[in-house]
Amino acid sequence: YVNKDSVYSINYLGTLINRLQKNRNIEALIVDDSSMGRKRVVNKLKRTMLTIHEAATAEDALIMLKEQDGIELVMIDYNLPGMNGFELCKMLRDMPNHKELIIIGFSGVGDERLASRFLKSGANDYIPKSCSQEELLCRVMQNLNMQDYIRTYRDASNQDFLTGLHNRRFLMASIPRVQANAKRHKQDYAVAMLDIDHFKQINDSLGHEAGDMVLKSLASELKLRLRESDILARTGGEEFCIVAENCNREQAAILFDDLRSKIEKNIMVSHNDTSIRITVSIGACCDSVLDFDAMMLMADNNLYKAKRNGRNRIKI
Ligand code: GH3
Ligand code: MG
Ligand code: MG
Ligand code: MG
Repeated sequence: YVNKDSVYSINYLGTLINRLQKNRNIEALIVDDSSMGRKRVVNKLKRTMLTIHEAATAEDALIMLKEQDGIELVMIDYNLPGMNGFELCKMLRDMPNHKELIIIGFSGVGDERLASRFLKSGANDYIPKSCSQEELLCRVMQNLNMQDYIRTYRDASNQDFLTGLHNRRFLMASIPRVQANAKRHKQDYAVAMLDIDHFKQINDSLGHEAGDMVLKSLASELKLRLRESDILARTGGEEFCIVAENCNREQAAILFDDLRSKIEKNIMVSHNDTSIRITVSIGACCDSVLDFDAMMLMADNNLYKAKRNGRNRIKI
């Protein structure tokens, strides 16, 4: 007897999961000492395009997770030789680099306490091995969906909506790592505050929309010119902060003056046949041990001096 609704539903769920995959290839890991057990799960997932890895022990699973850092979903059998499913689950949950891992416990033993024990160990979900393909797909789907929502909102909370650059919140959250690196390697890092000169005039003469276009264009220009490891954030209306690691005062002076001069030369935006050009003023400072608030304050004071000295210049 084939239930047509259920076949339809399974195909549909498979399609949904594949659609979720569109922008990234989702990798899953099945941890079960029985090869039959692994095969059964793999078969149930076959209408999805998940890339599936297999491990027979907790120890193998840990190695695989280290080697394949793209794995987002782990299904863990309770009964494993050596470290059991709960222990593996707990261990993964406590690892800072696996905070977002989706863990689904599963077991063939019909003990109803297994579900709560898995959940208490940090699993996102639990499935008995006897569950239908439809239930498995539903749960995988829901967990992936939830992860997607979390990512979307987390990324949004770190992003400046207008320019897509990082925001102040992201910047501040990144600073402890930057400072630790600077102290450990005894290397200076640079903090720069960049502010558009007479930006109000652009808004006043050409409109707020043109002003927004300038901000976006400046953001891409800055991103293009900076290193991948530099932190670039829009911290205020027309104010940007750059943090460059492993950068001394001389290097910073060259870097920021280069930025300033490139911005001066480029046309930012063409708006209703008007070519909009801008200049920026930059205040910066470099150190390896000063706390970040003090660095920001110094950079800000230098920005103020750059403005007072005539704008379109850097002060470090
Ligand atoms: P200065 O050279 O002294 O920095 O002069 P300024 O005109 O750039 O500085 P001021 O601080 O007086 O004005 C900043 C302007 O930036 C005021 C505000 O209208 C504009 N602004 C702030 N945020 C935005 C935004 O998101 N979009 C647009 N279009 N304008 C913004
Ligand atoms: Mg200003
Ligand atoms: Mg300004
Ligand atoms: Mg300003």
